[in-house]
Amino acid sequence: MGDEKALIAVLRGETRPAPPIWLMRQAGRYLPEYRALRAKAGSFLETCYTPSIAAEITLQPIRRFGFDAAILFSDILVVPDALGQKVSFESGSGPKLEPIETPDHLNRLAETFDVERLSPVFETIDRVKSALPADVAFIGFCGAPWTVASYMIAGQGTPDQAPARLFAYRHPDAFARLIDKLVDASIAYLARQIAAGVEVVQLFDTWAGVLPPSEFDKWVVAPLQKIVAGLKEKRRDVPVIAFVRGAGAHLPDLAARLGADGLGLDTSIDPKWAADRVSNNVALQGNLDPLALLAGGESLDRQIDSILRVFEGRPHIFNLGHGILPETPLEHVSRLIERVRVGRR
Ligand code: 1CP
Repeated sequence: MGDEKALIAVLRGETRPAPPIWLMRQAGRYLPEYRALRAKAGSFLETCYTPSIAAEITLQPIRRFGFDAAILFSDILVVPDALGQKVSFESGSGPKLEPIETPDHLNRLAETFDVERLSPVFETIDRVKSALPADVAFIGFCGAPWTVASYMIAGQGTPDQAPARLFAYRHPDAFARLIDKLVDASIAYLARQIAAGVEVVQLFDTWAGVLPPSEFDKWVVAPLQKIVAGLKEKRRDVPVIAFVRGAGAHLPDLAARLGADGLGLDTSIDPKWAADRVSNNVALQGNLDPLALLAGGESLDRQIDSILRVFEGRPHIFNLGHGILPETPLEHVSRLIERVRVGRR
C-alpha cells in the first residue's frame, strides 16, 4: 500500500480496511475554538483573508479530532469578490452581494480574473502545509460555476436559486458568458491553490439539484467537465472530488463523464444504489445525514454501520451528505470517528 496519505490512496483507487474520514464544514461554528477566534477577528471575509487566522481555523478540527484531511478555511464567494463584485457576510443572515439583475451588470465584473487578488489564500495554504501532520491530506476547493453564479445573480442565499434560473432562461448568452468566466477563474484559482500546496481539490456544486435535465447538462455537467479537464492538463497527479448536491439519477452519468477521481454523495442518495452503479475507479464520498450526527444515539450508530457495510471493498471516503450543523455535539463527532476507525462490522 505504500505510505501515501489514506485519502489520496483511496482517490487513486485503493481500498482501506477503515475509510479515511473528514467532514464538510469541519472548520466552523460547531467548534468552540472557532467561535472564540471569530469573535476576536473582524468580518468573515477579513477572517478568510488573514492567513494566520485562516490557517489556525483550518488546523483546529485536525488538532481536536485527527481527521484524515484538512480543508482550507475560506469560502466559495471569494471568487466573485476577486472579480470585483461587492461581497459581505452579515452575521446570522449569510452572504450579501450586489446582485446581477441584467446582462449589463456583467460589465461591472473584471474583464479577466486576477488570481493574485487572492494571494492571502495562498499564504494560508503555505502556513497550513508546514504545520500539518504527515498523514493528513490537504484539500483545496472552489464553488462550481453554477453554484457561484447563482449567488452572484441573486445577491444572497435563496431556497431554490430562482433568480439565476430565470436569468439563464431569459439571457442564455449572457449567462453562458458568466459561466465561462467562472470556469476559467476556477481552473486558475485551483491550479494556484495546488501550486501553493493543496494535494486534492473539491468542487462544490451545492445547488445543482434545482435544475431540470436540459439545464443540468449545460450549467452543471459541461462546466465541471471543463474544469476537471483544465486541471488534469496542468496537474494530472492531483485528485479531484466533485460534490454535486441533488445530482440524484444523474450520478452514474457524472461518474462516467466528469473525469473526477471522487464523487460526493449527498444525504438523499441511497449508498447501495450508488455503489451498484459507479465503477470502482471512482471513489465515493459520503454520506451520513448531518441531522443523524446531531441526534446521536442508536440511530447514528446504525447509519454509520450501514454506510460502512455498503462501501466495504470499494474506494470510499467517509463524510457527511452535506455540511456539519453548528448545533452538533462534539462528543457525537468523536464517537463517529471512533466507530469508523474500529473497522468494518
Ligand atoms: O462564521 C460564520 O458564521 C460564517 C459561516 C461560514 C463558514 C464557516 C460561511 C459563510 N462559510 C464558511 C466556510 C466555508 N464555506 C468552507 C470552509 C471549510 C470547511 O468546510 O470547513 C467551505 C468549504 C465553504 C463552502 C461554501 N460556502 C458553500 C459550499 C458548500 C456547502 O456547504 O454547500 C456554500 C454554498 C457557501 C456559501 C456560504 N458561505 C457562508 C454561508 C452561511 C453560506 C451559505 C449561504 C446560503 O445559501 O444561505
